[in-house]
Amino acid sequence: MTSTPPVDSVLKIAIVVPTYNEAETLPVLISKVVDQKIAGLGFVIVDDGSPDGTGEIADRLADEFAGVFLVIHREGKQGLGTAYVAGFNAALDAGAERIVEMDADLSHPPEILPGLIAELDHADVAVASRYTRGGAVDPRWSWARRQISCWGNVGIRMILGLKVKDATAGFKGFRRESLERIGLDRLKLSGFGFQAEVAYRCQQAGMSVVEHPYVFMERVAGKSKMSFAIVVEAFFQLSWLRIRG
Ligand SMILES: Nc1nc2c(ncn2[C@@H]2O[C@H](COP(=O)(O)OP(=O)(O)O)[C@@H](O)[C@H]2O)c(=O)[nH]1
Ligand SMILES: [Mg+2]
Repeated sequence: MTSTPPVDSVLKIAIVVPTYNEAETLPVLISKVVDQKIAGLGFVIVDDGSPDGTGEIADRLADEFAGVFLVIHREGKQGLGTAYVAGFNAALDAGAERIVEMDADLSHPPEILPGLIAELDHADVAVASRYTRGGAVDPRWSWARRQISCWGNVGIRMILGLKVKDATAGFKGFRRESLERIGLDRLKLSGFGFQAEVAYRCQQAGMSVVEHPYVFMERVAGKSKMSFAIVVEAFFQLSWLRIRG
């Protein structure tokens, strides 16, 4: 006789988090996400051999968590894009119906997860957005930092002809069918441009995209892996993506 498994051992909603040196914030993020009490929720952490031991912390959190908690350990830092693709594939293989990507550094508030996930009842993709009505960036950001973020976003939207207002958003929810339609294997960009490439492929495939406002907060611990060189590289790569189609 087969018994029905408890709800949380069936993965419905996977939270995919790439990590590189996020030992301080990952446990806080997991506990805040769990506090949202979302049925059928599980995690996929993709760690690139973080020297600060984030991978081992993720393993410990997996042992403590009652539901599905997968930890992918990769050797050495291989970039955000390939980490997401590995995490998305694992979430799909585990049977998740909804997949949400978010950063480990607490820039993305877990409190909006229920609202963001609910958007997927009527849209293919739900983008947590800084640049839609009600969204904002950290009020502590300097004027110059705001300008760089805002105009960088405008520039990327123009290069790719994107309708979505937050083109580089790294906090997004997808129906599983949406990720299947994108064709994860053909995504090329591994760094900063990855999010815009995903947005471009979703638009090209004619998916319905809604933006859900949130306030982006500066990371509270650890270091950003972003650099000027990565941003410049992304502009060239995205221009090439647009030309090539
Ligand atoms: N696995 C993996 N995670 C990464 C890599 N680069 C960045 N991350 C993670 O991706 C998320 C976003 O990176 P972050 O440095 O905060 O970028 P920023 O918010 O644009 O400054 C964080 O959770 C990082 O730990 C990488 O090469 N591999
Ligand atoms: Mg960050």
